[in-house]
Amino acid sequence: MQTQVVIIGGGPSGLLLAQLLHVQGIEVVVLERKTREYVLGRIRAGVLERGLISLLAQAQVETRIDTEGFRHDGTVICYDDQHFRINFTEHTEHPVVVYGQTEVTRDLYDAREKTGGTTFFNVEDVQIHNAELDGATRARVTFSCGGTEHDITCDYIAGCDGFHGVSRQSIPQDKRRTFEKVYPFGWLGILSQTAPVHHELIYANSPQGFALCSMRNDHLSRYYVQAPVDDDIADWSDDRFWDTLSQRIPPEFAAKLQTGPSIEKSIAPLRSFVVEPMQYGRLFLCGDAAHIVPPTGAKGLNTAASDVHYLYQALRARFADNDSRPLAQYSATALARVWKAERFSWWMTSTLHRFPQMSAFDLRMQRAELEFLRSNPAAQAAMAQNYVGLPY
Ligand code: RFL
Ligand code: PHB
Repeated sequence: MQTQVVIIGGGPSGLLLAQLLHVQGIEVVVLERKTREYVLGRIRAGVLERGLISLLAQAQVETRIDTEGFRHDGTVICYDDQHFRINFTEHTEHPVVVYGQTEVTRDLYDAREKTGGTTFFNVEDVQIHNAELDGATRARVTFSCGGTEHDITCDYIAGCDGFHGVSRQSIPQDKRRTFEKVYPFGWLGILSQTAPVHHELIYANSPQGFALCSMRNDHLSRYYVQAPVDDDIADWSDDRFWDTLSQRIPPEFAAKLQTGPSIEKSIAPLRSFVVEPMQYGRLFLCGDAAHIVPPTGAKGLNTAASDVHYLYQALRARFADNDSRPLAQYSATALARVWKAERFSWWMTSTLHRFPQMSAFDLRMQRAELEFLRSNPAAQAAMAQNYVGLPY
């Protein structure tokens, strides 16, 4: 089998890239390790930047964002039982949109099915060959699917297979460098069929730890609390979760909190991670395969989308204009924006969580940071610019 681009990973990065390339007439094959149902069952991001929404439009993906997404013009930040609002549209003229990653992925899969693009599900033993640039030899990807061995020759490979995928590991160790910070806590998240406590997101720094009130729609809420990453989820009854959350948000919000049975509950670790470069010969990494951010800034999916934007533009220049320069620049261009998202996510995480063994000085620093943000329009503008998404 032959194609122009093999995309490893059928998550949001891989599918978005596939549809953008398809619209340009570039031939693509997508390989996904799981089933479509499994991918759609993962509850993850909920806050979308305008860059991602505009990419979905360019990819001609019919989304329900216009009718089912919620425009948010600001967010609430709490500490020491006080709260203030960051107004996104006043500082940047741009809102964010609350629309679940699950829905984005469903829209992308529907579009891919309609266009009839080739997608292999349940693939195993994916291996990358000849990624290094050596003259005329084309790259190859081999894998097995349903007991049959497959071998695809291609011009380029997009590694969109997330943090645990094979693409990054296929780059020889002496050709890559990784930067990592693992945070000493996780996020316990639940989804519940209850009305959100507030019409905007609430980020709370409390003496008991961080909490976040988010949502998917008027009757579906998403809440998170900072928790030890190795806690057994069985020890977290719904009642314990609601009690913990209520204690971490200001009393006026806690009084309005609607509780109910959780329909999903899980603990996620928090990590900052970047690999450099994001390219090895004909292999280009995109999204979580190349970098991870702690979820506090809502940047993971959005940063994956900015990689897709740069890689799509570069592949289009290569195939339409025979210009390889943007491809050669891809890693440097993508990383410049990635590091800014890393900084913002690290800053949000550091400012809003309780770290083990924080000294009295550390606590005062955190409070001073939040006081400065509350009272300083320039600090609020910087926060808003980062939250709604830096320009591509
Ligand atoms: P994904 O979503 O991990 O998809 C990778 C896909 O590759 C497949 N795969 C393979 N396929 C073939 N062969 C192999 N060898 C393979 N190995 C893996 C996997 O099955 C999978 O389908 O990466 P992608 O596409 O780069 O997308 C990244 C986003 O999913 C991620 O950054 C966000 O979910 C992060 N995130 C958030 N991002 C935001 O922008 N805003 C948010 O509000 C937000 N909230 C979150 C989040 C992530 C969270 N968790 C659980 C990690 C909240 C949470 C709790
Ligand atoms: C979510 O709704 O899942 C969500 C929102 C904001 C974040 C992280 C996750 O910062």
